[in-house]
Amino acid sequence: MKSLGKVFNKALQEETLSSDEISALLHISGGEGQQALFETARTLRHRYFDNFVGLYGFVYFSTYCRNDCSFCLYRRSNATCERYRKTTEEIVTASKFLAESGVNLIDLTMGEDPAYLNAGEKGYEQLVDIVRRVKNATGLPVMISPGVVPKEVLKELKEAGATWYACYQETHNHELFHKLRLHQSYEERWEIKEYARQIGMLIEEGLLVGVGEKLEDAVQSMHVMQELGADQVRAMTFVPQAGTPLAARVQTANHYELNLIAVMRILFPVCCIPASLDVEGIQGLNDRLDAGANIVTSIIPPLSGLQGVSQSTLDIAEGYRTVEGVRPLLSRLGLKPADNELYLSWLKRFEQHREGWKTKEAA
Ligand code: SAM
Ligand code: MD0
Ligand code: SF4
Repeated sequence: MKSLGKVFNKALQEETLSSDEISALLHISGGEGQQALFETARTLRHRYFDNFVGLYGFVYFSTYCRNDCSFCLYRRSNATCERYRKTTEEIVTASKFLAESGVNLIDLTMGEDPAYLNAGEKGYEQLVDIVRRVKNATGLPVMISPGVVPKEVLKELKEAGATWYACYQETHNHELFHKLRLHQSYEERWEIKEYARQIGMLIEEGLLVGVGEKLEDAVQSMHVMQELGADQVRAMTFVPQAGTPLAARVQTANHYELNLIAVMRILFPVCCIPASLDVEGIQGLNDRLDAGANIVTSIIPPLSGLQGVSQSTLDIAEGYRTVEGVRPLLSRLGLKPADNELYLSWLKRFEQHREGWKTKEAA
């Protein structure tokens, strides 16, 4: 605990931490050490975000997918899951509902649905149209999570109004990547994120937790994510899904995800870090915010037929995954929902940071 104290002080001074120090923080399990870790993370969150938390609406508009990720309910070969593909009208209606309820951003997510991705230009046009219409109808920043798309399509999606591109590597251990994202290219998934950054999109990178990764893998991921320069970083505990190869795998206790959230806050203090409702629902929100997250994600309109990813139905029909559903907990924690203007000022700050990096790189 004594030497950990030094690490916490370095963290508060925003000094660079070594791999050993990152590893020591990730190793903390329970007790005083963990409380001190979370407190350090909250202090840093407060420095950049005050008592405000962003809220992201989630519209998973198609659950058809051409891929076969071993961890995912919606993998191509899972015949046991019921799929849907919402119409553009339905997508716009759900997005408007979310905007009116007070979210700061709409996350438009799909499986790698062949109807959009393999249908040639027509499919892509439809995707671009969805982004344009959601942007126009809500006026909010749009995040897209369509999986891997060709570069020229990503550019069009940006021009249609997408601010963010979310695409998670899950792990930066290549061997593990290929066990998780079967038959997919590590490089292709990585390069499209770098490209998104180059063309001025904000990007989100993410880790899957409890899928056989080692602690050293997580340490390496922290360095790799620093190099990528992601604006939003996340960790989500793997939730076993019926009808998939990992269905029988035991779900890891949440403490490791919480450590990762806190460590990410320490290493990426200005970045957005989600507390996802998609892992343990409303019940898991307290711990994730306590660990230093500053965004509640996976807010879903109830009774819309829309689903989550890793918790496809948990807390949705009950209306807990809504702005009203999370408000009481936020106020118990002394936190407040950000208004849209404040959220936009955070995005501006990312741009300024990038300008700073560019000047440094050029010097
Ligand atoms: N199909 C696109 C893709 O894979 O990039 C967009 C969907 S994206 C929202 C799906 C993400 O949810 C994955 O990258 C993974 O991090 C997370 N996820 C999926 N299944 C999960 C599970 N069973 N448990 C935890 N997280 C999961
Ligand atoms: C979430 N269910 O935020 C969403 C999803 C996709 N960009 C995000 C994993 O938890
Ligand atoms: Fe498809 Fe995304 Fe699920 Fe992989 S994680 S099977 S790409 S929906």
